[in-house]
Amino acid sequence: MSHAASHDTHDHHHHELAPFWKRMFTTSNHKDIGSMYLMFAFAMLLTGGAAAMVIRAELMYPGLQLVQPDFFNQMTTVHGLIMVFGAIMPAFTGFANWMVPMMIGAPDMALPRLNLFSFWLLPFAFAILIASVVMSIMGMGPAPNFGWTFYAPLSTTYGPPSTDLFIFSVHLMGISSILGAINVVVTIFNLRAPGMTFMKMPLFVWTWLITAFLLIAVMPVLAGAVTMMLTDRHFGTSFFDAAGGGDPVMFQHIFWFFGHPEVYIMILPSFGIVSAVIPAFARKPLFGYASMVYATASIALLSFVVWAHHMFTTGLPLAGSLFYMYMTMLISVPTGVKVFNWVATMWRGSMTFEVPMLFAIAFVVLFTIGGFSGLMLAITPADYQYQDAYFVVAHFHYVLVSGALFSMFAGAYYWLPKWTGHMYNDTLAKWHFWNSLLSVNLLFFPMHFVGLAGMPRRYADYSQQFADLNFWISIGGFWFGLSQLLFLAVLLTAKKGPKAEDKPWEGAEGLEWTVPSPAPYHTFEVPPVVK
Ligand code: CU1
Repeated sequence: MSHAASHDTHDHHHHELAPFWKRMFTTSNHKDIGSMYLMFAFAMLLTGGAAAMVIRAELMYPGLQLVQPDFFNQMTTVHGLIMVFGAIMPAFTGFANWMVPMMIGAPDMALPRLNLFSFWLLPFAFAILIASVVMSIMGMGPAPNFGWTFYAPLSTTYGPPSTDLFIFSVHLMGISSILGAINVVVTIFNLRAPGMTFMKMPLFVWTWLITAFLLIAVMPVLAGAVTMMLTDRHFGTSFFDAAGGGDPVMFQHIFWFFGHPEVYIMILPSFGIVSAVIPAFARKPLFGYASMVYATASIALLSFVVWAHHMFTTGLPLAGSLFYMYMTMLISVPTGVKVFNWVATMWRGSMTFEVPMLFAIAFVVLFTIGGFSGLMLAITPADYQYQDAYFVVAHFHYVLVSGALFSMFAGAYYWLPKWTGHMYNDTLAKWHFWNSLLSVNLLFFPMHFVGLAGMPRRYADYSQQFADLNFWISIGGFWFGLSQLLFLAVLLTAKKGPKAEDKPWEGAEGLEWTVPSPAPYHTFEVPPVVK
């Protein structure tokens, strides 16, 4: 009998499941926890989005109309922190929880209880961070106001009291990420089904494995940075204080040693998702599988030796500047390999344009725009002009919004039938795609021009000559924000559609569509009984 032998000792899978809100506290099933990560991330996307709406409302016209400059700084800070640590990273962990076990033929994540613990650190971490904003609105002193990069001495000597809440919050986020990453590594190393060798693993599994190693390498560096901040603030050290023999530029080195690999943490899983979606809707296997694996690994390795491209204007020696410039440019080679492979996968395929494919194609085009502006930023002398201007803001939003976020929409629309057992409302989904596509470009493309013309980032006000473009950027911002409510509508109605077939896309769906997917059995409502 082919009944899953490991479950025979207890009969949990015959139990009626408790409602999801109850299960959230006791489950250790990867699907439940995946859903929890994804829902949490979406809530944070809307929260960080609300901060972005305040920013765009203030910048719609020159002059101050809505908020004071200090509150504006708090908005840019929490917008960045919430989107990076609360929305994008947890969303990818949600995708990993759902898909990695199914893609490698594992019954669950290797460390299921640790998995639940990793998740539950996040609501506390963000409650602490968001509490500082609520306290700021109530007149109890500013929330963190030093930008998501929290450079010393803004965050040390001049950081408001809420900086300590921020430090504690970052520690919790870091623990959650490290534990989650360890879980992914252990799962992939130990729970692959027989025959699932490394070079047969779906690209999403590969990209997440490499991402997990990046997380394990750099999240402790972030923890070190905020701990040094803490001791500088309260225990008399002067790591980042020149008056005591320290160096504020040292803070930037430490921060970006974490921060540059971090941007790959936020994009490598996207490559994996897109590498699953494009073959399915082009009805062809992925072109250049092995080169995709090696390209991902090359990008990850190079990501450790480019950090000072964020610091060209701090007075690096010429040889250093050239090293970081060339290393950064080198990353465009493996990235170009990937874009070539996605296009080659589509080449002469029997393509259809369902919503997951639309988001995936938009990803390839718009992420590439973000890649090219990154290449422009890597040019040391040119960077002197771009540094801290809106061009940088345009660049990383192309990478993270029309890149990372769009890939997650592609993945969500692709796998929703697997996750919910139902087809979503396709009309709503198409509206979501086209509104997002048009608005995201209205929002971020003109930022290149105001940036090249010299408009600095993180300011609440600007000169009259930037007024026209900023008005339209803000219109694009509100439009993009409202468009995401269409995605909320898709999610709320996701189980109302017709039942999904086993392979709803009639294409080259991967292994995850064919493995059996039993109902969650790993819950602690009934303690496991070993006979
Ligand atoms: Cu970087």
